[in-house]
Amino acid sequence: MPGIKAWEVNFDGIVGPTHNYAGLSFGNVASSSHGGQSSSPRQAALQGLGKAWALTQMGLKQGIIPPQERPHIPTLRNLGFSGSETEVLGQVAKESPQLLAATSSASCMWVANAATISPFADTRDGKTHMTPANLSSMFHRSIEPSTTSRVLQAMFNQDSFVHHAPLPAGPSFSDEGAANHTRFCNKYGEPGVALFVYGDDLVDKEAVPKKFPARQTLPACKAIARSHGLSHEKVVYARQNPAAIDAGVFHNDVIAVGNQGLLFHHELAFAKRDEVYSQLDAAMGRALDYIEVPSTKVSLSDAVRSYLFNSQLLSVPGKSGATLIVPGECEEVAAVHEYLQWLESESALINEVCYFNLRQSMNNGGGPACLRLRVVMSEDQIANTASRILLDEALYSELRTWVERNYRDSLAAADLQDPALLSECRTALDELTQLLKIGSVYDFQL
Ligand code: SUG
Repeated sequence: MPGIKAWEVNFDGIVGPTHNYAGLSFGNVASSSHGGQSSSPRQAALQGLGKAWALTQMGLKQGIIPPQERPHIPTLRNLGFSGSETEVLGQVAKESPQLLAATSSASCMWVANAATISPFADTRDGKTHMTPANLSSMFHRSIEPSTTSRVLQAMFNQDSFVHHAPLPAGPSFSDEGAANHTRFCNKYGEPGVALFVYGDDLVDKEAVPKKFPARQTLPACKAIARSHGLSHEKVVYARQNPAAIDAGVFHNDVIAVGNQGLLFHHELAFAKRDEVYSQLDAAMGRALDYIEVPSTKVSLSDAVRSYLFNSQLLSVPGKSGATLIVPGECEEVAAVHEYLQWLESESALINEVCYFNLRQSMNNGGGPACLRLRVVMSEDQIANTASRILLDEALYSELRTWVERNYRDSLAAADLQDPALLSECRTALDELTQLLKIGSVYDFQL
């Protein structure tokens, strides 16, 4: 089937004004080890925007996704805190600082977990399907999907998009979105193959990780493939290696990244690597290109420390090989840096590696790939995007000014109960929805 002209648009999550380190994600080594440190929301947001803008300047199409309202007062009220908002904040700070931290997390910045997207070329009805992730395995993230749904519907409000409800919450359908989903294709607008990676099939209890939770289930993957109308023969399900999850690989995008006809991954990423390769090749109708990094070159712990595989693998216009966008930490871990230098000079598949300082997000376990949600869009979908969500120089500069005006330079746990922070966050988000022309999407606006 001939494809139509389309691009991969990377939508980056803007880091919210309450970005902080609370050690909330068990199984995410960076989150656990930085819990309690103070953060810089301003630097975090500027680092993220800087990456998005750099990609725009490389000739790629880039969008942004606004952050959510935090602390989330509706959740706190739902949990029994009452009175004025100042009283609610005071009570929760006294009774349960951990709950205040959870409802204040800026975790929605990691939009690779916002949703799973199947582009029009792959679906039965020829529309682009989106399912917001329920994120039900971590409380602080489980409060994201309702606003995520509203935001995605406001951003992608054309008839050619179908918005599904998140899967039912709870362990059976635990879903963490695009972080565990990779699409392969020849050209973006042509039919592709979806690889869904899970940590638990709910059947084989011997094959699950022993130490850390598996955050994606096979039934969740299957439900999404079904409701998006993907054809059976174009879908591959792969079990994540439980030992990798136990080493801190809480999402597949911490150990593997794919784009078009290439999969770049660590040798310990999948439980059954050979089956993954043969099923992907069969679904594609040709052999894909694989770059498998052996443990002898990069150990699992160095991969987790550097976030080598949480990179963006991009097809930059005018370049023959792919470009890899990696976090600055990859320069600091000697074995990883050496490997990347070798890759850049010797591999025909990846011929450029760009390092970005995303330290603020990285300290919570979020690298370049976590910060972006890929949406393949046709020329028509791009042209008919009503809101101002696609990045250009004017928007980039307005967003920087907006961050500089509204964000604190430093934030510690004790600041989360400050009612002024809540009102600063709302002022900032209200301005942002106007700047982006996306209408009212937040609870405080509704
Ligand atoms: O869900 N960290 C996020 C990081 C998500 C990374 N996303 C991808 N790999 N796609 C998480 O574990 C830490 C928050 C804290 O501890 O303050 C956090 O939620």
